[in-house]
This record gives sequence, structure tokens and C-alpha cells, in this order.
Amino acid sequence: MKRALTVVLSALLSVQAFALFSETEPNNTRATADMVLYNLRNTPPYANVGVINLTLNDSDFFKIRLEAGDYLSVVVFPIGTPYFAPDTVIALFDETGDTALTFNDDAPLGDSFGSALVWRADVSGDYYLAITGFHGFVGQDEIGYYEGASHTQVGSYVLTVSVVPEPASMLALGVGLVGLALRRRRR
Ligand SMILES: [Ca+2]
Ligand SMILES: [Ca+2]
Repeated sequence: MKRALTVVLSALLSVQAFALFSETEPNNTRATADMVLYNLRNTPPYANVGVINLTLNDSDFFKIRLEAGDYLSVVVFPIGTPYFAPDTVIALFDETGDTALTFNDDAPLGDSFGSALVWRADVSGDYYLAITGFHGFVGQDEIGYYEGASHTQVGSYVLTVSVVPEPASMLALGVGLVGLALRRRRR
């Protein structure tokens, strides 16, 4: 039992050790994409938070490894002016495509100019998360909107990213932890 508690405590401590990230510029293209989130799927608790600065004409690319069956969730929350500035657009590209697999301008929840997307990978491979400032509605699904962007959206945003491998097995682990806690209480 003591050993199990040690494992749980270590897991909780690793949450603090790995949850915060920052970006490294330049990261304005796929070729220079930030690698800080690349191994997220192998790093419990499978979720990271960064406070990122968007500057004039800036785009922020993050390279992410997804295996088939992984669940990716991303939220961009503008905090320059909470909810509204910078006005962001986000897209997800695979390794070769110049057209986004999915993209979003204004996340529908909470009347925000921030952005959000979810994606379940069918194919294992490297992917690119691209975030830039809003500069028109045309071409938001094309790589050219993000690489070489020209925009005036400046300010900070909170970027929350999670990659969950095999959610079914994580559910089983969660049930196991609850069972462990109940057994302990009964003693
Ligand atoms: Ca950048
Ligand atoms: Ca937006």
C-alpha cells in the first residue's frame, strides 16, 4: 500500500514538473516548429499549459507526435484582453499537407475570439499545430495563412494542449485508483 501511494504521489509531483511550458522563437514555420509538445502523448498527465506571446506578424508552430487512436484537444484563450485579444486562428496540419486537417477561428463557447480544436488521429505521424493572428476569413485552412502571416494581433494567450493515448485504458486506470482509495478508507 505504501508503495502504491508513493507511485500516486510521484505521479502528482510529475504533474507540476511537466505541466508548464514556454515557446522558443523563431517558430513561425513548420521547419522551425517548437518541439516542446512533441512527446506529450508519452508524458503523463498528457496535458500542458503555456502562456504564449503573439507579436506583430507572428505565428507559433508546435510539432506534435500522434499515434493512431490518440485524442488531441487544444484551446487558445486570449488574455491580452480576456476572451478577445489577440484574435487568434488555429489549424492542424499533417506532415505533408498544405491544407489543414481541421481549423478554427473563434471558439463557439463563451463568445470568444480565441480558438479551439479537437482531432482523433487515424494515422500515426508527425503533426503541426499552427496559431496566428486573425487576418481575414479567406484561406484559414491553408498553410500560407500561417507561414508568412501578416497581421496586427498582439498580446498573450493561454495555450492548453492535451494528447490522450488510449482513453479506454486510462479509464480503467482511473477506476483502479478509485478502488485503491476505497479499499484504504475501509481499513
Ligand atoms: Ca512565433
Ligand atoms: Ca479568432
